[in-house]
Parts: sequence; structure tokens; C-alpha cells
Amino acid sequence: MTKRALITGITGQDGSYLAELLLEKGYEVHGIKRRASLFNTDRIDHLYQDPHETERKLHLHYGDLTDTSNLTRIVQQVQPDEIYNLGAQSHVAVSFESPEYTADVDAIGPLRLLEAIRLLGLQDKTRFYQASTSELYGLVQETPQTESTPFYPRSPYGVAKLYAFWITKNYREAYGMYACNGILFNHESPRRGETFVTRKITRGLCNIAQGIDKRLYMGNLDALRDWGHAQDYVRMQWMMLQQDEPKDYVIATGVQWSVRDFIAKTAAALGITLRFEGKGVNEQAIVEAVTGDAAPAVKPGDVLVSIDPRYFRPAEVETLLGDPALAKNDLGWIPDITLDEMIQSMVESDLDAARQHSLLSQHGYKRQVSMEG
Ligand code: NDP
Ligand code: GDR
Repeated sequence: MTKRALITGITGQDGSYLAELLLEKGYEVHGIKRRASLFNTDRIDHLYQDPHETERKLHLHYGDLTDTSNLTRIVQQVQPDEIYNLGAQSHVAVSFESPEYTADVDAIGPLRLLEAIRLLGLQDKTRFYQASTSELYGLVQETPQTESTPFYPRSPYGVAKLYAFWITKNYREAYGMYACNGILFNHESPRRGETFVTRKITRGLCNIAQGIDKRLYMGNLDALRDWGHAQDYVRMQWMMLQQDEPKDYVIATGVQWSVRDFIAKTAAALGITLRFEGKGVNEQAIVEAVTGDAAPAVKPGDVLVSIDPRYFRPAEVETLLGDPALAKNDLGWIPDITLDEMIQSMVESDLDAARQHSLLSQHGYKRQVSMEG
């Protein structure tokens, strides 16, 4: 029997990789996309199938995690074997500006899906995956963080995801549902949203290397993160729903780097050596040497990175480091892609986009490049 999966957030980074994985595995994949005034399916356009084809494996439904009747109708229509709830207002800094909306989507959204499963009588058929997050640890209580480390969220996003974590666990215990949380640490890729720090850096420095921009403005360079690759992490999301018993897992690499390290590594991948000078809001990254393609757009002595306090958060998560031992022991999961390989692929992709932009500009076609993030 062909398995049927429903993915919320299919147009996002993880949703697109997960859809690819499930289609490869022979699933019929249903995704929920939001109505937007511009096309928002860039990340899954390569998977698109003409709706007139009868043998179609990918189906998209308009919907929104804030809309109970819409979600219930989709779950009823699709009768999924597995639901992956990846949809979210996923930006931590934005959650301070839109806390109520973030709570509606990120906390009540999963509740709406769990209730849909329960009220439709699908609790014995439909397995539920909740995209939980290392942001739950916030002000960390122990290092490295494991499945039993206490939570202390530091943002409206983290607090909303805390509700989602517990309501998922509660429905598992109260109704015997197969519902579980993946506590995922930061994961990135060339498909990462442009305003998250890694992509902001790779895209920003590639634009500078191509002469499209001059300087990148950043927030807290001291923040420490455990960065993995999204493709490795969606594999684990699927594995978690294939077990005999539902269980929550930490997914991480077990290695930690600072934002400053990520900038230096990205610059190195572009042939630029940086030196960091100054402290706090006065810190700058200055070019020491350049080889390869980045010259002549970048010269020794140029200031490539400055601090803009607007990118600091009202409450920061300073350090995160996960211990993925349980995932390794129980499921044999280990990440395949290293940080350096990931940075290389992000740089290649962003350099390609920057070159396309330059070429268009040279021929009189202008495209807006926003560095805001
Ligand atoms: P993205 O921001 O790339 O994707 C988020 C997805 O959610 C998009 O498809 C977006 O649609 C959709 N979405 C946003 N608001 C709504 C809404 N109101 N109703 C329905 N869909 C909505 O996130 P990622 O792919 O990086 O992350 C996937 C999930 O994993 C998220 O829940 C995130 O919080 C969580 N997570 C992510 C981590 C990471 O490092 N990437 C780590 C831990 C957890 P649209 O395209 O229209 O904006
Ligand atoms: P995060 O990711 O908040 O960890 O949430 P993000 O990449 O936005 O920030 C990581 C760290 O970098 C610092 N930082 C900056 N961040 C951004 N976006 N822009 C900047 O200019 C900048 N300068 C420094 C931040 O302060 C922070 O400390 C991500 C999201 O994917 C969540 O959905 C997910 O749950 C967590 O990862 C795990």
C-alpha cells in the first residue's frame, strides 16, 4: 500500500527536502501552502507535477495553521498515515515583533492538527511529527543538551514551541496517539531562508565578492550554535515516525561554532582572509588577504562586516550544543554532511545567484537585492 503523508510548511527549507525524500520512498505527498500574492513555491517547483496528470504523487492544498476548519477538512480529505508539522513562524527575532501571531501558528497550530486527528477518529492510523527546537533550552541549564535537559525558552517563538512540545507529548500520553517531537538544533542549506544568520552571511559575502554590495551588518557575533545540514535532519524526521513506539529525540551534530567562526569560514571559502578587530558594537571584520574570484571587488583593508545593534535580540540564546547520542544508539542516525561541506555548497549556490544578478545588471536588467535580515 502506498503511504500518504501530509506536510505543513512544505514550501519551507525542511518541507522541500522532506517532500523530496518521501517522494523518493514512494509516498503520496500532500502539502499545505499558504495563499500569497506572489508565487511562494520556489523550493518545490522542481517537484511540481501537472495537476492534469492522473499518476500524480505530489498534491498541494491551500491552507493555514491558524485556520481550524481548513486543517480539519484537509486531514479528513487526505486521511494521512503520517503528518509532519513543519509549518511555523520560524524566525526568533520576528517573534518578538509578532508574539501573538507566532503563538497562534506555532503553539495552537499543532493543537489544531492533533485535535483534527482525534476528532476524525484517526488516532490509530495517523502518526504525528512535531518540529520542536533547541530554542526550548534557551538559557541553557546544562551542556550538552539532551532529551532530559530542562527547558528555559527565551523568546515568544521558544515559548510557543514549548506549548507545542508539551501538547504533542500530552496527546501521546492521554490518547495513546503516535505523536513525537524532534528537538532539532539549527540546520541550514542552500535553501535556508535569507534572514537566518548562516544564509545572511553566505549570501551577503557572495554579493560583496561579486561587487553587488559593500558591507554586511550583523548582530551578536558571540552566539554559539550547533549547525547541521537540513538534508540529514529530515531523514531523521522520517525515521522517527517509523519506530514501534513514539519517542522524542535530540537531533544535533555535537559540535559548536560561533557566528564569527561562520563568517570567517564563509570568507575563507571565497578566498578572503579576515581579521576581527574591536569589541561589542565596535567590532569589525577587515580583509587581510584575497585570492581568486573575490578580487578586485574586495581589497585588503576593506571592512566587510560591521555590527548593527538592530540585529540584537531583546533576550538572546547565547549558546546551544546538542548531544545526539540517543538518536545514534536507538536509530543509528548520524549526520553525513560536515559544516565545511555545507558552507561550500551554500557559497556555490549564492555565488551563482550573485553572478546571475551581475549579468542581468550589466545588460540593463535590474533586480532588487535586499540585505535586510
Ligand atoms: P522555514 O521558515 O523555511 O519554513 C516555514 C514553513 O512554514 C514555510 O513553508 C511557511 O510558508 C510555513 N508557514 C509559515 N506560517 C504558516 C502558517 N500560518 N500556516 C501554514 N504554514 C505556515 O522553516 P524551516 O523549514 O527551517 O523549519 C521547519 C520547522 O522546523 C519550523 O517549524 C521551525 O520552527 C522548526 N525548526 C527549524 C530549525 C532550523 O534550524 N531550520 C531547527 C528547529 C526547529 P511560506 O513559505 O508561505 O512562508
Ligand atoms: P536562531 O537562528 O535564532 O538560532 O533560530 P538565526 O540564524 O536567526 O540566529 C542564530 C544566532 O545568530 C545571531 N545573529 C544573527 N541572527 C540573524 N538572523 N541575523 C543577524 O544579523 C545576526 N547576527 C547575529 C542570533 O542572535 C542568534 O544567536 C533558528 C530558527 O531556524 C528557528 O526556527 C529554530 O528553531 C532554531 O534555529 C533552532
